[in-house]
Amino acid sequence: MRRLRVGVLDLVTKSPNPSLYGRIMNANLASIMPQVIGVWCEREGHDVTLVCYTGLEDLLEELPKELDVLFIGAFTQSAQLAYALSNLFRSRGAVTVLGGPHARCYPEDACRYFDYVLGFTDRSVVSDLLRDCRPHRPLGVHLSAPTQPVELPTLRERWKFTEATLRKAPTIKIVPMVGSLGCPYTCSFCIDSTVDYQPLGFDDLRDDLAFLLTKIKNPIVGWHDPNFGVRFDDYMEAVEAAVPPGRMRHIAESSLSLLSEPHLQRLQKNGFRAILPGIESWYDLGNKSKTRQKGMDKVRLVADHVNMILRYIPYIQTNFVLGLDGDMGPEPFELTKTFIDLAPGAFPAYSLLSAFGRAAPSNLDYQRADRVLPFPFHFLNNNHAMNVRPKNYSWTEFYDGLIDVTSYSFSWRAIARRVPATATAIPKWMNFVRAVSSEGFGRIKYHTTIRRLLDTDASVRAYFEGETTELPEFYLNRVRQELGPMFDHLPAGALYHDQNAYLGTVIEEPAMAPVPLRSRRAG
Ligand code: B12
Ligand code: SF4
Repeated sequence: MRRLRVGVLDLVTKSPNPSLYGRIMNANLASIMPQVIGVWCEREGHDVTLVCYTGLEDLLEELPKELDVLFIGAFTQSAQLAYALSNLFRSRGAVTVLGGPHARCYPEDACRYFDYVLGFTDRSVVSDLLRDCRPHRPLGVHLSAPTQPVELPTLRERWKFTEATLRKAPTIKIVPMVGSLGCPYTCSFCIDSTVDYQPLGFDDLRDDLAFLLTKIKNPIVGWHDPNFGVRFDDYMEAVEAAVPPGRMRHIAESSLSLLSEPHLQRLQKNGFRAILPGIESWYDLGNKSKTRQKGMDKVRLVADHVNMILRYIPYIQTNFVLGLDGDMGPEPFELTKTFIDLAPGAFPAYSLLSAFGRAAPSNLDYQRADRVLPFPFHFLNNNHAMNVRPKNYSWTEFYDGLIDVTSYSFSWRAIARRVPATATAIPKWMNFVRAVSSEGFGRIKYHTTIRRLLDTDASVRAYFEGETTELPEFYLNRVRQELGPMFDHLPAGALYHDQNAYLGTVIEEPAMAPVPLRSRRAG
């Protein structure tokens, strides 16, 4: 086989000029799979250049001009940037491949702009593709392994890519690792609810942790497992076998139900410093926090649990989803404000209810009810647009509640109370920077602008109400400004997508098995 010049691009962000928090943290949010793709391509004998885009680089300078194949890993918020880059590199002769959350959620749309769109990706999908990587235009080919890969290259194998990415993190450096894929639970709003749980091998994990200690003095590991700690004892044994006490710190996403006091004691002993449980809502999705309580009872229970966690783990981010169907009236917002008072040490992260294409079975219900709005992908990051019309709120009521709870959470009073409620310096500093940067103050400003436009700009209101699909100037200008020179490379029509494409495929193909498949045209 010919030796190919392969580019791999990890789009951590969607535009240049990241916030203060972004400058410090973006390189720490890099994905594992682009590094994995880099290893697999090299194993096939090709030359690989991997670039992690954190918003500071000049993309066109960092990527070689002459490439045979360009792999791009993108979240949906980076889709328009990815489409523009694909267009540009195709015009220079490269074959382009998209993978990652956007490819899994919107394959029909992505096939319009890429030669290949990958769902589940294992080594054989990549080697087959490289063996015969012909362009596919105008419509790309959608390929997927039958299941998630049963093994991934170890950290040791992908180290040169990991290390190069971490060089971009100026202070805190978080090493991305994964020990399992899928989840045994079946929360219908989650992308992993239909993916079998599968650990990736605890021997490799042990070896990787030991390897990491030879590379970084006191490393911080960021676990990308969808639900860390399902096989809790196996994980802890792997850590305990490989890492002497006090030599490594860890960050993980885990559900509250896994964070019992005995588990917390062991996590503390093993250096777990930050944990990100999902609370989601006081009325909906109780299955995730494993409590049957609702309303104020749930607030008290969860606040007690969070305060208990803070006795063992110095940093906790509590994740909420706003606008769920179980929420109604001002009470859910008021309850969250009470939670902020009762658990002042938690950093609240708010997500606007979002239906990411095929991500979750519950998205079909929103599409059937015609509640999904066609906001350009660029805005779909849980914050810059809510693409599901709320069931029990008008838009103005919803935005009033959203601004109220965000302002309360990032008021100087709440910021000041958060500082003493955490025990150590880095959590105090992180909480402060996040609050005064794009996540706190930045969101208050952004949501306030949207709320104003709902009153003053008829095109915005009509778009939110689903009366028109013509994109309001406000959003068009923003995407143009944020993409900068890349906006000119955006193919015609690429700001628009069929928001009900998933429903269309289910009606036509009742059995949606994740088998190798050829994509059909997106609407
Ligand atoms: C860990 C995680 C994070 C971590 C790490 C992110 C990262 N860079 O990977 C952190 C906390 C930083 C994070 C942040 C965010 N996240 Co997140 N995150 C996850 C989570 C829980 C696991 C993803 C994971 O790594 N799985 C392990 C990998 C190996 O498996 P996989 O993702 O299934 O990937 C397979 C294929 O997609 C493919 N593949 C993946 N990447 C690539 C790349 C290439 C080039 C190729 C060819 C193939 C390929 O191969 C894999 C094996 O089959 C998922 C939910 C979930 N359960 O999947 C959400 C999820 C991916 N996150 C989501 C979102 C929205 C975000 C944020 C925008 C939230 C926010 N507002 O801040 C940010 C965006 C960060 C960014 N980099 O842009 C959404 C994405 C939806 C979408 N379509 O965009 C998800 C699906 C959760 C959800 N809401 O449903 N996240
Ligand atoms: S929300 Fe969490 S517990 Fe539920 S299926 Fe997804 S990863 Fe598993």
